[in-house]
Amino acid sequence: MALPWLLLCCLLAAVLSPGQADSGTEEYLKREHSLVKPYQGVGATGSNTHWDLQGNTMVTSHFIRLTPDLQSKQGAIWNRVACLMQDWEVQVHFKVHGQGKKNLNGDGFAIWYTKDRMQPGTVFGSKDLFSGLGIFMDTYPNEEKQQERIFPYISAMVNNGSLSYDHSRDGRPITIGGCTALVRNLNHDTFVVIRYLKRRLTVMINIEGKNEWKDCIDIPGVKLPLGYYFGISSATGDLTDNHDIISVKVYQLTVQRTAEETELDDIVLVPSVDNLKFEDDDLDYEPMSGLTLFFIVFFSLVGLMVLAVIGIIVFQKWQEQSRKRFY
Ligand SMILES: *[C@@H]1O[C@H](CO)[C@@H](O)[C@H](O)[C@H]1NC(C)=O
Ligand SMILES: [Ca+2]
Repeated sequence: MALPWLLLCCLLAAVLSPGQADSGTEEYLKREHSLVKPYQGVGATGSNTHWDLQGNTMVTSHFIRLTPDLQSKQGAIWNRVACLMQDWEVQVHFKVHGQGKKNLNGDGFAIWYTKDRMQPGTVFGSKDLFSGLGIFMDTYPNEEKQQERIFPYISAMVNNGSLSYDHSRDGRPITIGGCTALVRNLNHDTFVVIRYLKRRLTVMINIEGKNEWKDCIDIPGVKLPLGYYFGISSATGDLTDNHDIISVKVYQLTVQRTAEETELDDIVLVPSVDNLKFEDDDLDYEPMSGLTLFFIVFFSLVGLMVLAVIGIIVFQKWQEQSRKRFY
């Protein structure tokens, strides 16, 4: 009796935990990249903590506040230890809350895996023209025409240092994937997980208080160099919010690679995405292929012909009947 229950529990645990979504993947919490309560020594000078604070960031015993609910604030936390893992996962427990009415709050926060650290700037409080990966939890729609995207919106960007993040367009022209995530002023815990496994970037969210992970972003062929840094930054402008980080848990993922996969894993020096496709491309214009157009015209013509034939038959029947009636 006990065994089936045990199996069921294991199964459930495997399904519920994002860490074990792929069979054969193991994960280990890496303390040197993680940040958990009570944030021992963080922010204290001379302590041997693994994290640095920057800007207006404030540490309490229950959360780290990147920005308070006040105008023109900026803050960040940066891991001191360069990441030398090939496959990893970052789980961030966060809370975005404030007095502002819906869509009168901002600006959100960014989770980074970048070459540079501790450099304040214009992209959610951090450096523009960055090299690496940025995951943006954008809580305010700056671009006026927003038909497709409902905010707060999570988006991803991979940069080799040459692309600039256009704040007035919410980074849209260079976003490689994203989803809506209504994360603000919630009473339950909210989490985002970024997984980088065999060069596949996936982002999942758990924001409904149901202990359930929902897919948000999934992009294969993402090439990120080793030795970059994890960080989280945030900024407020005219619009404000409290941007709190409760924990950052980084896991090393261990997964079997086939000989072929190992061969493909050449050393990456510059961040890039294979077959790069910006999100904007498929939103703004979807050029109809010649074949699609041909089929649409063809079946429209066939349809019209069928209708015409039916029409003629019905008309003839009607004529016959009226003739019968008259004679
Ligand atoms: C950086 O990315 C841009 C845009 O995708 C590309 O044109 C450029 O060649 C890249 N530079 C390097 C050094 O890879
Ligand atoms: Ca924005």
